[in-house]
Amino acid sequence: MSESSHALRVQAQPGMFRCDMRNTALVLIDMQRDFIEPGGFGETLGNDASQLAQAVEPAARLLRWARAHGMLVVHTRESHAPDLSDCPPAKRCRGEPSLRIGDMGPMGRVLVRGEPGNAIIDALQPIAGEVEIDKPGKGAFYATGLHDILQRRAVTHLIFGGVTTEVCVQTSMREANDRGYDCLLVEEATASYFPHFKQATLEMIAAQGGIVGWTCTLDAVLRGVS
Ligand code: TIU
Repeated sequence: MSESSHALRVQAQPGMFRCDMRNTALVLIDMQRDFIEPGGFGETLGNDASQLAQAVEPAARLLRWARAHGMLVVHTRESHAPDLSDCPPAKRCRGEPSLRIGDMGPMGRVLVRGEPGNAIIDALQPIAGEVEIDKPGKGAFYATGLHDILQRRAVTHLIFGGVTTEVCVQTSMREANDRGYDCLLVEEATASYFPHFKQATLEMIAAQGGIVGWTCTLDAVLRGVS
């Protein structure tokens, strides 16, 4: 393949996002049953889980596109060890959820690794060769080996989708930005329980000349290969 066949140019905010797909990874944040299906962690916090369904098909299209271009794909799950040794009391005891992390719910123990609710949804199942990261925090880089994995593969650019926009997606993008990655968030492939938080997040990422990164539509990515 010629050099240019790996080049991706995406019409984005605040300007053109350029990368080489050989050094770019798609990162899908926490597309797990705990957040997207009824009875999971998201709902225990008082949220309407159905708000996140709109991101599933766009994320699946983005995933098919990344695979078709041979791009590295990373899937994350927010999860805790069964003994909750990686779940600080400040996280478990916060608020008045209907079930706390580690309690038994309709999809097994809430937000615990290996439980049915912790699985990535069927539409976005990882395949062989893709990276799966279990993360105890909101950010994908906190207490995980993600940075080392990306460094070993010479990844410099990250394309993000997943849920929720202003919590785990934005936290992960900020962590990635501080580690030197150029980050692009695909609008339709991310969702929040609060649509106005999603909108505000998209704006704050691209503001100030791309203070956190870039944002774009799904079509802009799919059209971007030169
Ligand atoms: N509550 C909420 O909006 N999100 C999370 O707790 N985790 C993720 O965003 N994955």
